[in-house]
Amino acid sequence: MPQTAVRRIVILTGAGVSKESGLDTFRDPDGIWSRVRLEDVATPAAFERDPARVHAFYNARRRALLCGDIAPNPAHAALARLEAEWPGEVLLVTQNIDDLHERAGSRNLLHMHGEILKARCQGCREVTPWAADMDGDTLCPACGRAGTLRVDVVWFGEMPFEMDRIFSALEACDLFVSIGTSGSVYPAAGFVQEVRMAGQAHTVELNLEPSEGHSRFAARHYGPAGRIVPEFVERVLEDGW
Ligand code: BV8
Repeated sequence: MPQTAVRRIVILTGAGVSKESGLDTFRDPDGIWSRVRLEDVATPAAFERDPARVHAFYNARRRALLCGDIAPNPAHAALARLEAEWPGEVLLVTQNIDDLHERAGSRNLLHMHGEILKARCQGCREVTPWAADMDGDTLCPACGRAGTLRVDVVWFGEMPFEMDRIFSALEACDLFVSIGTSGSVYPAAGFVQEVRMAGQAHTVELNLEPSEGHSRFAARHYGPAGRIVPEFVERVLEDGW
């Protein structure tokens, strides 16, 4: 085992890590934003303007996630293996709102853009696990109000969750790996720059194709996550980096 016992790893994932599980990405030619404008379904103003449309958008994605033939792929499994077998801390920060990392066994995990399987009440602020459809008449299970529930995700213009914890981990890590993200949404797209400014970590991009921020990474490997992530994890566990 290489002398890397105390070295810390931060992983960032995006929609590309779930693509081979059958979930759509956003900016690929067949992605979600090719069918609907983010301004119409993923902003607070959109929810204010037409809550039924926003509920329907997330209800459809929630049903797709839970329909039975969506499962973690080898990339999710490899990241759970890395967390289990690496002698130091592995923090997985995902932009994804699905639960495939959890289902693959990852535990030290932060959903910086929230989770589609949770509902938040804008009345009492309670967050509740949520697998069903939701609409303007759905009652909050905590306070009983109707019309106050929203999906517990971060829309454009809203502050992502756990940013202080994320920035602390980025500054302290020895390896930062960005997987399956186009690098077009901030602040996540700026994480590699935060790591570089801290000055100590190695930075790696694993993606199907070069992201918008590809030139900021010290190392880059391209191909489907289901193949290149297990290969990468095997190398790190065997030889470090
Ligand atoms: C905020 C909601 C501030 C849930 C999402 C500069 C600094 C700070 C902010 C900004 C800034 N410039 C602009 C902004 C505003 C904005 C932003 O970034 N806009 C963009 C469009 C320019 N950012 C925000 O609004 C953020 N909030 O900054 O708040 C603030 C300050 C004070 C007070 C209040 C607020 C909030 C951003 C979060 C928005 N919510 N999702 C949902 O519906 O899912 S973002 C959405 O994009 C998803 O979360 C998604 O994960 C995320 C990023 O997309 P990717 O995951 O990268 O997916 P994408 O399709 O783009 O790429 C997929 C990649 O995978 C591709 O590269 C593809 O090649 C690859 N791939 C495909 N198949 C495979 C593969 N790779 C491997 N294997 C495969 N098989």
